[in-house]
Amino acid sequence: IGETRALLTPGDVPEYIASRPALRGLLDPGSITEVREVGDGNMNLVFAVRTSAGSGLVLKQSPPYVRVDPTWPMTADRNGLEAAALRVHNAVAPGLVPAIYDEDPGRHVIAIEDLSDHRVWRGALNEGLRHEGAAGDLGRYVARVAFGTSVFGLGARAHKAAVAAHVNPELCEITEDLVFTEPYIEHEHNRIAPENEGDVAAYAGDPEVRTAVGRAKLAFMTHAEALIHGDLHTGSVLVRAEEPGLARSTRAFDPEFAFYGPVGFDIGALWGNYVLAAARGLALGDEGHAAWVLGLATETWEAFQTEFAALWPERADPRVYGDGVLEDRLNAVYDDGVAMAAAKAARRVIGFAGVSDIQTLPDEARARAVRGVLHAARLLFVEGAAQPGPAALFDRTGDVLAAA
Ligand code: SR1
Ligand code: MG
Repeated sequence: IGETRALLTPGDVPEYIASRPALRGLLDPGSITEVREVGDGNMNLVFAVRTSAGSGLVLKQSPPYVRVDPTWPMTADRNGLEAAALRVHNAVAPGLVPAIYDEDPGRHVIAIEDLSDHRVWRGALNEGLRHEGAAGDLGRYVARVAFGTSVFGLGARAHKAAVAAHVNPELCEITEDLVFTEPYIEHEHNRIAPENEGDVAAYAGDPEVRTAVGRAKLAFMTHAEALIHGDLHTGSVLVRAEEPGLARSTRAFDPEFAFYGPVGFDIGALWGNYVLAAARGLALGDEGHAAWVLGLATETWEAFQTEFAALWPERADPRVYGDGVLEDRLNAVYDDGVAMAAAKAARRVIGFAGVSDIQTLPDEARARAVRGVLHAARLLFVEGAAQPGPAALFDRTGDVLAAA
């Protein structure tokens, strides 16, 4: 109850900022002209603050429950874990994540950079917009984190200390349940339209799919490779297109699910969400947009691979980690990424947390898109790793989506 009472409202925000030394030095609380609650994710409260001088910042507060289901208790300490991950990601991937200004462990609030000249990528994709370069920026972001927070970037002792410091069991449990388990069983969280019941039963009952999802879950739970974002869907990405006098910008935000996990989980989250965006495009008859979105999978992968390989000469112990290990690493991330893409796409059309790409489609188009996503997820899980590279794989994925 105490924690709930401490939740901010827009009216409290100027006084709150005035009470925080790190923030009142950044903007004058007396000049605040607008505070809006803009949280549209499942978990937290988010306040966008603007001043008459044109400056701003964002406050993000974690209640001790899930925002969209207040009967679901959830540790508010996720806020501090997000702050810790954001600081690390700022250090290893500067310019690709929001700056962090303040952290208030007492009220579970962080203050981050105002990026109101950006927009959430999922919304832009839903409108058929093309933010060229964003997919490559994200591949570079994943690579910089994958290298800089790994054994290769940190060395043995610092890596072990970091694994311990970023343990995030409650949020990992959400992923373990919502991504890797609930879509494959009967569960009250699942949201399946009657017209897709047969599609879901065929997908979730397929023995090859079940083995593949079990294998992916085990990798998620046991491969402490790097301090991954942990929830890198297109709603966790802000984009700004290049304009005269303004550079393109891409930022991965909201890393509250960060923990030491498999790098392929972040790659797969992006790929799985490209599949969802393509399914939407095809369901609306926009084949050009679907093909463009599926091409992003290769852009992300090539940028990841190039950046990771460029960092490789800085590896901690070249006596042992030769180029053969680099090749193994890239292959392992690729294979994990393909399986994680399947799991991440399928959960969005079966389980608790749906996405606007699919949910805002008209009924008939939605049923077709859901069917397509499940066929695509099966392809990725069962045949994906055997395809010769992302271009061929996501071409075939497009064929399967289109045939649904
Ligand atoms: C309780 S809903 C949790 C989901 O929302 C987040 O964005 C994650 O994707 C998570 O699985
Ligand atoms: Mg989120």
